[in-house]
Amino acid sequence: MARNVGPAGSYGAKDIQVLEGLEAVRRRPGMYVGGTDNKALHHLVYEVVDNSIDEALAGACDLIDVIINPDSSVTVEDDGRGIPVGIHPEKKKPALEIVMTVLHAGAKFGGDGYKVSGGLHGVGVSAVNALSEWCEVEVKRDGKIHRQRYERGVPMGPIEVIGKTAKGETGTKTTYMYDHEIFVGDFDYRFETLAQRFREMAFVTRGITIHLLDKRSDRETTFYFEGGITSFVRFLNRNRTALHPVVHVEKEVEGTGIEVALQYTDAYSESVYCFANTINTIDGGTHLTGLRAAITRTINDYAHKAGILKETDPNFSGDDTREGLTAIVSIKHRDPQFESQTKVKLMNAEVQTQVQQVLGEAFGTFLEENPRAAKAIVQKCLTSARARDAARKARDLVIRKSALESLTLPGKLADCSERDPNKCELYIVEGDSAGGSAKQGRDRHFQAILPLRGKILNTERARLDKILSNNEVRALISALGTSIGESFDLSGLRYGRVIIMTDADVDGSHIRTLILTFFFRYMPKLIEEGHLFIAQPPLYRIAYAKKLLYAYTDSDYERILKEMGPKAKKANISRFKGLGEMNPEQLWDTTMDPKTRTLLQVTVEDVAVADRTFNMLMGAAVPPRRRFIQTHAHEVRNLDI
Ligand code: 0RA
Repeated sequence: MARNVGPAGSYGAKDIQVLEGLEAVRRRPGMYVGGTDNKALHHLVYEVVDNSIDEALAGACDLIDVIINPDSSVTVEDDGRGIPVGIHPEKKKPALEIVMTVLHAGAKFGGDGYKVSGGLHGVGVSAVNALSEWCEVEVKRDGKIHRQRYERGVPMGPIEVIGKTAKGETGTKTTYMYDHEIFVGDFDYRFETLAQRFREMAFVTRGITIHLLDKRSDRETTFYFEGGITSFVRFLNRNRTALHPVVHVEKEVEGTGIEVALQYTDAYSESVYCFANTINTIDGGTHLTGLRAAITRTINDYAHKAGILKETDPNFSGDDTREGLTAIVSIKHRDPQFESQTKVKLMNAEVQTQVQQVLGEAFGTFLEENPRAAKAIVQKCLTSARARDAARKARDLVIRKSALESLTLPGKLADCSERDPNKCELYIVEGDSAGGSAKQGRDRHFQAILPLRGKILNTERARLDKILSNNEVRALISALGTSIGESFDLSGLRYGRVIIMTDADVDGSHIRTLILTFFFRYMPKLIEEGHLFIAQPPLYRIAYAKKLLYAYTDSDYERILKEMGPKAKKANISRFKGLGEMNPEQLWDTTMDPKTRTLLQVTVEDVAVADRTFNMLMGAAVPPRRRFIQTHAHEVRNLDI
């Protein structure tokens, strides 16, 4: 195959090495950016931005501009030192070209330039270059603007000087277009997904401003947080009631930068997020273990010392000390070790002791110096310990009961005849009348119906013991066969698909959110393993001559009317106010027949977003909840929890 290696010309051994490296990336993108799906596409942006974050961590950059261009190419510009453009003495090539074409080259440049590196995979911008149709880099350095263009990773010519910089101005600007030969299909950058990631990066990289502009829609947003992770904690708690001011500590131990911010609220759940070199390590790791150990030990020590726990009292368990806790731990390490490329878990053993020590000391001092806060925190742990005890008893009761109940399934469950769970579906339906239509309309061979009466309990605001005493919840648990919380066991699942079917109105969306909250809090595995779905009932029925059409959204409806033109006037149109208004046959045709229905699979795309959304929707503060339901009630297709 003929290859353009650039006008520089001679095709030396080094060029071959470079080409082999780039070719490896193109052949196995999964190894470098995690695949060729939409998630991997976003990974390309992160990889480029990570390089600018590295400059920020080195104290050399405080502004990063990210632009999604109208043609879906992406520009990332920073005001760092600029990638060096001089000739590398050994490699006899400009450093810029090496950074752009040699895997893992970026961080190893510039001698003492880098203390820590943000790039999780560390493959650097060369992998992005290899996976791009074209890529252009502009470097402002030494008073000049330098520029080089690449196609599929191969330089299209030497570095050119295209202008002068303002005095002392430096920086790097990269624009790339992802390769449509590699990312084949329907791809799109999602503003929210990018914004979410940049918000987190801005929280954990003090002093950085990240500006995101989407030129396709003209949406933009800027992230800068004066208070770093302290602001992050306040942000997470903005709809909760805090028990004390944020506790913050930052310290360097044996070259590891350690920063923790924490605050207790009156919530029942735990929201802890861990970062290693600005990467959100969603699977936790040694920094999380260190944080948890420090908190449990410090609170127990304090409670004993203050005489709140007597010598004979048992210590608080870890769980007792985590109820209502919001915390961020962010570490910066020279050589972070992760469990694997996709599983994001920090493995450096020494970090556990370092975090435990730094936080233990700071949190201990905080409790000593702030007796009112200390009392509120310990009180919270006491309540939580008692509730946990009550919940354990209640759960044992439910488990024992449900062992019996599994022989006698809940009375209102209309079960299916099929016994292979993989073939079975459970429809959770709101209300008895909709339940009636669903029971008549279903294929009873593989579809079971469980009608829930009215609103199930708001599980965000109640503890497990109370939740388990709710009849609707109990019926749900025993129908599913998995048990709940810590004793959840997926192998007991009686239905491969669990489908929530509610009305397409505001009430329906509220009930759906309540059911989703329940699953999210107590059966997250069910969601993670892809068993939870949302049914899509239509909003309108449009009958004309012998034709029958259904519209599932308002825009669907408008499109259909437009397509019908003048005929629309004669059509017989009805709007379904609820599932109950459909006769069993209509319900089957539009919503339950696997051949024609659309199901939305529920995914927990980002635990942090989901947690905040659930807290906002289900927590105590009412105004943000109302706002959300109003804005999103009809955007069923974009359901994003
Ligand atoms: C190598 C060495 C130096 C900076 C960089 C690379 C650098 C890379 C990227 C990638 C995106 N933005 C960047 N900014 C800088 C240090 C150069 C020096 O010491 O002046």
